[in-house]
Amino acid sequence: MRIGIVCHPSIGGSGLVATELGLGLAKLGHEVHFISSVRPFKLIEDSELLFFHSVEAINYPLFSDPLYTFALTAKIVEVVEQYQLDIVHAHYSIPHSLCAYLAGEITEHKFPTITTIHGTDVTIVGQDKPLYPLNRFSIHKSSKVTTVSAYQRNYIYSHFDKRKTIEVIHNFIDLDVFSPKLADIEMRRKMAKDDEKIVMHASNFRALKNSDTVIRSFYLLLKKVNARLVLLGSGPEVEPIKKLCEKLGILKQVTFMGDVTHVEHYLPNADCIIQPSYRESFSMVLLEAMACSVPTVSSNIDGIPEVVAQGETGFMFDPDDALGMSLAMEQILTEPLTQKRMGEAGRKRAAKLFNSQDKILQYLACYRDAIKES
Ligand code: GMT
Repeated sequence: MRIGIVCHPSIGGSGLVATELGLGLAKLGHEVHFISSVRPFKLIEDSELLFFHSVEAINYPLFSDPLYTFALTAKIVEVVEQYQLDIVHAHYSIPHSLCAYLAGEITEHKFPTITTIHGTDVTIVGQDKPLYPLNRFSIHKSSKVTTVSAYQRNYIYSHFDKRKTIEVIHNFIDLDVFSPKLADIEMRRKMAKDDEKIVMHASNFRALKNSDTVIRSFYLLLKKVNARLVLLGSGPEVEPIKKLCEKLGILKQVTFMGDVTHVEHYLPNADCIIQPSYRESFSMVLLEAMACSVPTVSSNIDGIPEVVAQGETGFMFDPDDALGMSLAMEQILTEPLTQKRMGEAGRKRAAKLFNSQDKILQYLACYRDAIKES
């Protein structure tokens, strides 16, 4: 099959899932064409079946902005015609889904479109008043729509389109890449002292990631356990939480790593991970931690209960329950058997429910149905 994948390239779950899917499809012998503003950050493998097409901004003095959506639509038309694509898969509906639809209307080479909704493309960005009707239209016009959790599917049904059949294809993980085997003492020593337990948090530090609760629960934990908080990622909340750490007098116990491209080298060294998000259609970080046999402490919202098994692979709380989260972390960090049992259960669950082989085949079946029906 010749497949076009349109995605956001930056560090973040939807681009990551799109890239891993494309790499997996190419390994199965399919030709995959990524279309994005810059090369997706995980698209480092080389294969004659993998192509990257960058969308060149339209910079004409008459226009006050680079018209990205037109540029993307034009690029989809170009690639679809030049490579005779069988299907185009848009990851994150805004603006990809509408651009794919428009490209399909413009070109004579007809192709079905798949839209995968990842989260904020319908819950936050897509709810924005001017964008809402565009988003609803392109979701409705897609040949097939998939999303990453049952929670998210119900959300789309109740807020966007009751008539559309939406398939849930949970996000997935490569268990060879994310593995406890990659734990490495030298790497651990770069982050913490030998007698410190490591609590990790990874995010894009936006308000919905609730970094405030990360700091407050870690502050409570420090009264009981000698620990270090390692923060992976960057975003607008980093400066405010630095100030909060200063105010609480715990800045020395917190390591800010900034953006890292290979999370899989860091996660296996953590003793537990904390993710208290207010919104999360799925949470790739929790799945990555589980695959690395790291117990999770998280909020209990949206799609998270589909990922985490309460009490087995992690503990879930209301997003602002800093005390509950600190007690759960204390239990994990002071009871080695609990930490081991939960870690192992997490990896087992990741292998059973979220392994990449099964999910890639599920996407392929979805493509085949769309082609058959078109
Ligand atoms: O919208 C975001 O927060 C970013 C988005 C992304 O592109 O990384 O994350 C969403 O998609 C991920 C991959 O499917 C999910 O794991 C995240 O839970 C989801 N984020 C939200 O729902 C807030």
